[in-house]
Amino acid sequence: MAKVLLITLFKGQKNYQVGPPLGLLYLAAVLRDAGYEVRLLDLRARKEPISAHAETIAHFAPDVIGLSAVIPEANVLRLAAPQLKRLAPRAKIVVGGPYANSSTWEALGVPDIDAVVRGEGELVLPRLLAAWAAGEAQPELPGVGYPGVGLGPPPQAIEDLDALPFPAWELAEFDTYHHQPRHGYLYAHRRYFSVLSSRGCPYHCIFCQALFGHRFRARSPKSVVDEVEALRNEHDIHEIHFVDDCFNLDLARAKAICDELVRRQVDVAITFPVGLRADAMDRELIDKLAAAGAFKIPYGIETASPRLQKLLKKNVNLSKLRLIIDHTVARGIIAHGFFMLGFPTETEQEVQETIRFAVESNLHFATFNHVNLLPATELWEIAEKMGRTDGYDPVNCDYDDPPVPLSEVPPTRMRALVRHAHFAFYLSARRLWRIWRALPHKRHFFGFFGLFLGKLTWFSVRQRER
Ligand code: B12
Repeated sequence: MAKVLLITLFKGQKNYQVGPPLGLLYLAAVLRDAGYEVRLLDLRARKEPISAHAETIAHFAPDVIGLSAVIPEANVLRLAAPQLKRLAPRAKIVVGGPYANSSTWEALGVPDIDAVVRGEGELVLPRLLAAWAAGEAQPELPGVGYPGVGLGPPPQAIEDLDALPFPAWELAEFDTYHHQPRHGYLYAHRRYFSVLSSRGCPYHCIFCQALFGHRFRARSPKSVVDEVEALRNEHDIHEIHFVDDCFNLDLARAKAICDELVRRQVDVAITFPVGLRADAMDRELIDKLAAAGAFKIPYGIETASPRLQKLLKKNVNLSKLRLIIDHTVARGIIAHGFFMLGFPTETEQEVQETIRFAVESNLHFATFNHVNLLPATELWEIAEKMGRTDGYDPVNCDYDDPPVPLSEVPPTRMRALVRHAHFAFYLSARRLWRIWRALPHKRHFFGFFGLFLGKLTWFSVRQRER
């Protein structure tokens, strides 16, 4: 039986949020079903370097090593592949995941790798491994590229998502995820897991890489609820994070998922780390989400400037958004707004407009991020035309302090505005009281306040350093 080792990487920074490696767990499930012996080393979650597992890797002697990385992990990936080749000399190394998707040509230059896979790996990886086992060195497969050769045909999106097995939970290190900061920090229950109920998003926001493409493909409510129920009953999971690009795109399907959770009495808390699209919501869905256990809904708002909404092709209907936020709050769900400041041509007045919108809203929480520049986006093309991409390595992308300023507002002023946004939003007795009342665990209030003070101190230190 051929052996496959799947690995996520640790980039050496201790305090970042992590989550279950859902992509590798899906791949592990299909490979397991195809008869491979699969192991998973989630170094990202363990916060451990490869060297901590050198002996185990050499002893396992895998035939294939699959690496998954995001852009900020590119440097560590370049060091990891040669290290793994030394530990497992006969293993073929294949790289996939968000970095391979968005920076494919760069990924092909990672030393000591044998292939790069773009797109969803579940169908193509077993085909690649079978071809390798049959002695074919560089089979032509959709989404697969080889160093020195280049890219093959474009990747194929998976149509029948219900046909995929559930992620290989038997390889998931549940406790590791449950005891680390998760997306958004707050939780209703410590024991959580991520679920992907659909892939793709038809919108064309200029800052998004749309890694699953623009065609929305969805699982049936039955399949989704079967998965949630299995997590609840077999793994004692009490909180579900739907990480879809656009969970609520198909309102009828989203409502049917809620109804089915209620009908089967699956007792879980629900949240959406990526956020929902507010103007694609309706009141009924919010009611049903509340009934199904939703405790926190983030909305991707980005900007309150109608001009910028158009420019970034998000086109959120801002008046509907206010009503949706109010209805979410009325249903006892924590409402969180995601905002982005610093789009090309954005003026200080527009930044202030966004801050004012957030402050005047009934949101419980707001995140004000600097616009971050990622390759394979339309924003990147705009920045390139502005001459801002020269010398910029996306490995340094940073939502708190972007290395590439894009807007009309000078960086020092922008940092001051972001700090002001946090003060103006949170330092209000009414908001703090509402947050206190809404929190599922009151102790999170003090943690949240610590985070808030930490962030403000960090902003001030950075500001003084420049
Ligand atoms: C949930 C999530 C998180 C969670 C948990 C992530 C984790 N596992 O630790 C949290 C909040 C912690 C997080 C953090 C960050 N994230 Co994040 N996150 C996501 C999100 C929303 C979903 C990820 C997911 O589970 N997808 C579902 C699974 C099934 O998909 P997948 O992992 O991509 O895997 C599929 C394919 O890529 C492929 N594949 C994956 N690996 C491999 C390996 C091989 C060998 C093969 C063949 C195929 C293959 O097959 C898989 C199955 O189809 C994505 C957006 C998205 N749409 O993917 C962003 C995303 C991955 N995050 C991103 C970023 C930038 C970050 C941060 C750097 C943000 C920051 N500045 O702090 C941090 C990085 C943390 C770190 N590890 O260093 C970017 C990555 C951009 C890029 N091109 O690299 C994304 C794409 C969002 C975006 N467009 O900006 N994230």
